[in-house]
Amino acid sequence: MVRQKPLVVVTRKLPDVIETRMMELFDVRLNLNDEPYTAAALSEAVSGADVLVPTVTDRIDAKVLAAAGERLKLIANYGAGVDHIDLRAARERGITVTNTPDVLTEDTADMTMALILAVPRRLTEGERVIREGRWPGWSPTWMLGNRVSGKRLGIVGMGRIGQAVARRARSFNMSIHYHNRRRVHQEIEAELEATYHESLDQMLARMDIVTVHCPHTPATFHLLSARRLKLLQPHAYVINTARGEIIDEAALTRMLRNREIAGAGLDVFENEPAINPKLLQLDNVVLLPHMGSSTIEARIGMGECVLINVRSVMDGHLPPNRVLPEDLGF
Ligand code: 8YV
Repeated sequence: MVRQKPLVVVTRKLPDVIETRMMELFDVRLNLNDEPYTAAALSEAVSGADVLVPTVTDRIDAKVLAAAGERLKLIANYGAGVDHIDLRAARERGITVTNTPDVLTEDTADMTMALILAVPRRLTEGERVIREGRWPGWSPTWMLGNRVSGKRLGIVGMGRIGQAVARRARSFNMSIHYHNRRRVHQEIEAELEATYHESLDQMLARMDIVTVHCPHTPATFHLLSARRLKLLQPHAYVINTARGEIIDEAALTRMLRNREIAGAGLDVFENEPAINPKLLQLDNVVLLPHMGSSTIEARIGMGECVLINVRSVMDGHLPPNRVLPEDLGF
């Protein structure tokens, strides 16, 4: 039998409107109960697929790609980060990889700003006091946090999300510092009144709050290593809405416990969904379950991106959000 429509394998439950449209356009294999696939179940699910739509909860390695077989020509990731995909294996097999940038930028920046406010102002600590009936009443010297206005914010990774965070932080009267592989355009620096630090080490040593916005790649694994974390001042806060692997989480936890830094706001973790139990015991951290892009608007936008990327490839065009093959030079 000749297959009319491409077989698209989707590994997790997506918003209804996206799944409905996918069913109109493609031959779709959905994950109806939304349980993350085990490695074996994933290999079974992808067999014979033309297109795979994974999420951050899937490990797309060479074995999975081999199990998919020769037909697989596109991995249309549902998400911006592609660190769960073995890009080298995909490149070797000539597979195109796309992602979903832009549509989640503002929401992730909002969540980052929420953590930048929540940690120094002890938001969740205060909330816990109320819920647990432990509020002794107002006092001039109780539950004091730190002001964010006038403080130095160090942004590690000045891409779309880093810049969106900088814009928000400016309006909270913070001064913007950043480290990036490349200096951003002068006009952007001027708009954000941002100071570029070629040396990450030097930037870390001077910041009041550090927030991470680079992708997780082999080059950024433990970029904030134990050695670099030691450069932070004792009053500094660390925020991470990017990927847990960028920070040495064990070293960060030790420093938080010993009060060598003031606090942390973490939306991502090294071994998600497992959380280091020592982190759970600390009151100077705000912990969120990877919620940066969790708005209905972002999740539908991400689905739209996937649809457009798949359609583009199926129609023989370059997809708008191509990660692989890298820039083809036109
Ligand atoms: C997504 C994210 O929800 O887009 C990303 O890289 O980290 C999240 O906001 C997740 O990746 C979906 O696969």
